[in-house]
Amino acid sequence: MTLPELSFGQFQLVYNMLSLAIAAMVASFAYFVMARQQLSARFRPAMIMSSLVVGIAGYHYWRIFNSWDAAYMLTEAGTYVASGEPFNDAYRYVDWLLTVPLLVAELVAVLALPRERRNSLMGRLIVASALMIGLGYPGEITDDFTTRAVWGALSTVPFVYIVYMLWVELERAAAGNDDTTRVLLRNTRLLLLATWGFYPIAYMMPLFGVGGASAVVALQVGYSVADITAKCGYGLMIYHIARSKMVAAGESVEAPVQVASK
Ligand SMILES: *C/C=C(C)/C=C/C=C(C)/C=C/C1=C(C)CCCC1(C)C
Repeated sequence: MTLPELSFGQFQLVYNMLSLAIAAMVASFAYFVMARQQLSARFRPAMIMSSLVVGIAGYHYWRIFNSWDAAYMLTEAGTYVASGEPFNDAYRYVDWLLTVPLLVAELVAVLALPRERRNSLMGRLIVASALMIGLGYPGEITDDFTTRAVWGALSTVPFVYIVYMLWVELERAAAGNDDTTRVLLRNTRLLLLATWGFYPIAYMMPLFGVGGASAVVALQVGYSVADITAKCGYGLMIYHIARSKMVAAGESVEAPVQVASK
């Protein structure tokens, strides 16, 4: 991708969004690690995955932030132009390649499905996630319209499969629960659709004729907002689902945080 000239405000907007994303991931990591102690053993794997997701994303945002900073330089006129150092967008895709399968697994884990159903669902969704990200990448790094559209369309096939499967499973899982848990599961479904749906839309922006500086800024800001919601917000939902299931099962939810191990 060629880096267009940016106004002072455009460069700063991306710079500050990337910085905000780092803060959100680090804070969520600390929260998820501590919150795990409040859950009974069967829900801890889901929280460990939430922590891994924001940990991995926090690291990558730090790399993306530094790469963005190095790729641009301030001119005397107060605008930003390419410094000659490449902006490494691959960090984002490497991040997704690791975190998207974990996000899927996290949700399947908290559903507490029968073991066989869980394993087969997780397996298929993890393969589909890897395919979705892998097929999107060649289109992301090109300036060519057709190439972007073709890879984008291919990547959308596993995307639809994942969203459909989770949508159906969440409905099925919601059915057997108490009211509070059911509402939480339904809301998680909406959060999933709204946040995940954002990625292909941001990706298509250049296809809709949003070009040059606006496209670069919209893409970076769009992906950052989507990542914060889809990783931090979603992790919080998973935590609340687990708590709600514990309450419904009559398990103690007020157990004090244990500092020392037995
Ligand atoms: C934390 C990161 C998440 C939840 C990333 C999700 C990414 C997607 C749902 C990406 C989907 C794409 C398409 C459906 C088509 C165009 C290419 C992608 C990879 C942007």
